[in-house]
Amino acid sequence: MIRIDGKGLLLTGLFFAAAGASGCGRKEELQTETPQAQGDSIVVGFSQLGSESDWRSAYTKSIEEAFTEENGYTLVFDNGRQRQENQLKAVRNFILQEVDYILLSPVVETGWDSVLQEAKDADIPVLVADREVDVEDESLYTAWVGSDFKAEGTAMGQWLETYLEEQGRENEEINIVILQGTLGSSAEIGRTEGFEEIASQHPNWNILAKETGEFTTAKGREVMEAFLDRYADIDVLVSQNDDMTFGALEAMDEDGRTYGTEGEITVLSFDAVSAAFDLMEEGKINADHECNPIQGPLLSELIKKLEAGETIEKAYYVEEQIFTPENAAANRQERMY
Ligand code: GZL
Ligand code: ZN
Repeated sequence: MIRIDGKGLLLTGLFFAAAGASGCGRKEELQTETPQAQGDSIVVGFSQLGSESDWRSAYTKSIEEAFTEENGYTLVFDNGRQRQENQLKAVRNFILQEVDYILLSPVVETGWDSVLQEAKDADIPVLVADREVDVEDESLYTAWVGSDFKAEGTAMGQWLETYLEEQGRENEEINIVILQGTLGSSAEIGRTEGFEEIASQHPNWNILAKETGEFTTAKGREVMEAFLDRYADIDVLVSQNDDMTFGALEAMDEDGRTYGTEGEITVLSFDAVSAAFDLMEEGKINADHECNPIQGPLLSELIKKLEAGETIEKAYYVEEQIFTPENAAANRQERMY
């Protein structure tokens, strides 16, 4: 497992100076050399978009546990810290190092065409993981593994329909606020589109506001505070990941607003990380759509297939479900995050 610090320098054994990635002004001599892969290990460059959420940390852990030396890999990891330009630099470094495969978890969907063309010109297959890329030429990447984000959004809209019917509130005015994830990310695009498609079928559902909380607790809290100041009557919060939900709950506590199974504000969330299971068991989150970050094993299996000259599908969706206070306890024990 090879880690790169913020300046693009390897922290273990092998040395190469990443072109211009130092960020400290010194123009580093570009003396890259392909990491001396142990034996004939497969060198995989992984450009992770950041470390913004519990979910993201679980995702990174899943990759690190799948791409080990014992499994025949040399993993070169780069944390893009939520900025596309850092990811573009990382991918170009991987090309310079002539890695065998590039794994990309893109912070947003657009802006990847040229760097993926460079990887293709260098004959380095790219696997896109978690979020999606929106490129003209689909041949610029070999396969994508992730969640069907639109299906997640739709499923939560349908869950709310059923929930309101069960309460005899299907004709009541329902005021909704939405905490969106990183704007332009597949998770934000799909969850927004899917939920709004269902909402548009209910004239009595009013989406009062939707703003990005950037998938973080701090920003989620800040935006929820603004929503609470602006709207006296909020019936539903749709928060596009648990980290923002944690911040929103703090804001509601501070504002004295009740929420959850016994409160005035129904809380819908996404990711279903471990801390969210605790909150569901306390009845503070009404429903949480799982987003499955355990994608390392499948990605490793796909690379092994490619190594063996097998063809693989273009897209692989991971299995996901909705958890609620009713089923949270029963479902959580075997979960890894
Ligand atoms: C979804 C993933 C999202 C998570 C957030 O697959 O891209 O990014 O829902 C994370 O927690 O920040
Ligand atoms: Zn109301």
